Amino acid sequence: MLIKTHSDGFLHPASSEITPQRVYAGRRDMVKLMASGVAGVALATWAGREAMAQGSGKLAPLVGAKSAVAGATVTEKLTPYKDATTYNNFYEFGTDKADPAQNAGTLKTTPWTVEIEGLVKKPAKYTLEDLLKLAPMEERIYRLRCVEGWSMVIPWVGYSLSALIKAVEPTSGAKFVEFVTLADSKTMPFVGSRVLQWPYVEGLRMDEAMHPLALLTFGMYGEVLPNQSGAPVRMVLPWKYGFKSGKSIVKIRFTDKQPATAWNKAAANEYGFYSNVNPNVDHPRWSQATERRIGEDGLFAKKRKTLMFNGYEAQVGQLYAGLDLQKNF
Ligand SMILES: Nc1nc2c(c(=O)[nH]1)N[C@H]1C(S)=C(S)[C@@H](COP(=O)(O)O)O[C@H]1N2
Ligand SMILES: [Mo]
Repeated sequence: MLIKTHSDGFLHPASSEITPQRVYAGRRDMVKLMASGVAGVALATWAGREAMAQGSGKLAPLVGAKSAVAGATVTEKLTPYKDATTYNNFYEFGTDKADPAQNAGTLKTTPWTVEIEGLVKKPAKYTLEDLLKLAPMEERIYRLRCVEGWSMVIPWVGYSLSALIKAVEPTSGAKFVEFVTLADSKTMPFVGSRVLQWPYVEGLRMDEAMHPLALLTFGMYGEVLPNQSGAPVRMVLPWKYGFKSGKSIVKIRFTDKQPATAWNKAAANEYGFYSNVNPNVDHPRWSQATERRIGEDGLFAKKRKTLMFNGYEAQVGQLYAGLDLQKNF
């Protein structure tokens, strides 16, 4: 594991505070670390290198070793960093795609704690620093597909959520995991608006949450997450529509009942609990058969066929054997 933060800790400074020297120093440290051959450092995989080049250079580096989890690395072209961090859904900061990048500067990510509660033997309040140390960081190159019909390919940094779940020891009664995200009307201008009920909540069945591809995510493109991408900690579930991947998580609750999720509460006929990427089940208002890849969507760019489970069927299909995916959308 290697987590390199600047001496001022896990901060997301405004770009105006960043001197070129400091950016340069960060990069130089990284190069030194890579050259030193420290075990676990992502030894400059092509993705790692390209990712570093694409990063903002303004955030603290967060490097993960290449993941050995099956399916953790797709080889499609990465979405440019700029596109991935300026075309976002984070309704707490507004409903336009450009709003989160513009408005999320107010999000305060230090100090940060994630409370673990409910049906676990070891309920706990984890500081972000504790979470960062819980398991080795890995780089995973996942597709993320939004139910709206667009997708991206992003090098995320984090570790399997299962590491945290094992640490808190759920009781045998725990059947679901609920993710509660920050709802702070002082720093999030749209919390209080009526687009959704706040806080934004998502949920998984326990076996989905334990799947190694379910990523507790702290970084992307070799840096800590920028605020608009769900800093300081979010989920990324590559086989499910993006909205299952809650951003800026403050609470993880283990329950015996299927959690009521934010999008399901907002429109139950459109957004079910499972929300697996499934080209065969249309959204009530549009087809899900194809998608456009953000960053390569010129006027004449061809749409891609959406793949079952977003291309992760070999890894996760078994979780849903016997489940009617038309009904359980
Ligand atoms: N807290 C919170 N998490 C959220 C959302 C949100 O509005 N609030 N939007 C979801 C949706 S619809 C998508 S598609 C993804 C988008 O993640 P990205 O902006 O990093 O691509 O975040 C998900 N997580
Ligand atoms: Mo989405």
